[in-house]
Amino acid sequence: MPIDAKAPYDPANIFARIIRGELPNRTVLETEHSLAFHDINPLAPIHVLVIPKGNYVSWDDFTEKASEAEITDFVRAVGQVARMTGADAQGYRLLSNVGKRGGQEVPHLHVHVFGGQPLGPMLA
Ligand code: DGP
Repeated sequence: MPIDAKAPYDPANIFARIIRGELPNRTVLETEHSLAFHDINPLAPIHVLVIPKGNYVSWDDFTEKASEAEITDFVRAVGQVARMTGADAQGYRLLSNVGKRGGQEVPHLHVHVFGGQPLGPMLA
């Protein structure tokens, strides 16, 4: 069920629990401000989620409230994941669902990194 991206941040959401170490994950990369891990339900051979560690629901929330250090760290983490997974070799896709119309299910900002196969017009 897509979430309301304007609702207050819910610290009980799944990704918040992953960040706190309460739920397991297959970590690809951890930096000071970001975490990347394999999606539990991969839609491509490479399907990694990159999230900021801070409590942000959406891009508008993140870019309004996050520090420059957090934003830089997050954007760099996305590129680093593309390199670490080998997705960069033949190309990849970034996707970020936001709010009800965007189909966002988990109310913590995330970017999907898809790769490892030719990608159709859309995924997820
Ligand atoms: P979105 O529709 O953009 O909010 O996608 C959320 C993604 O999160 C979806 O592809 C499945 C993934 N996901 C949901 N729960 C978990 C979990 O507990 N662990 C991991 N690794 N991924 C999860």
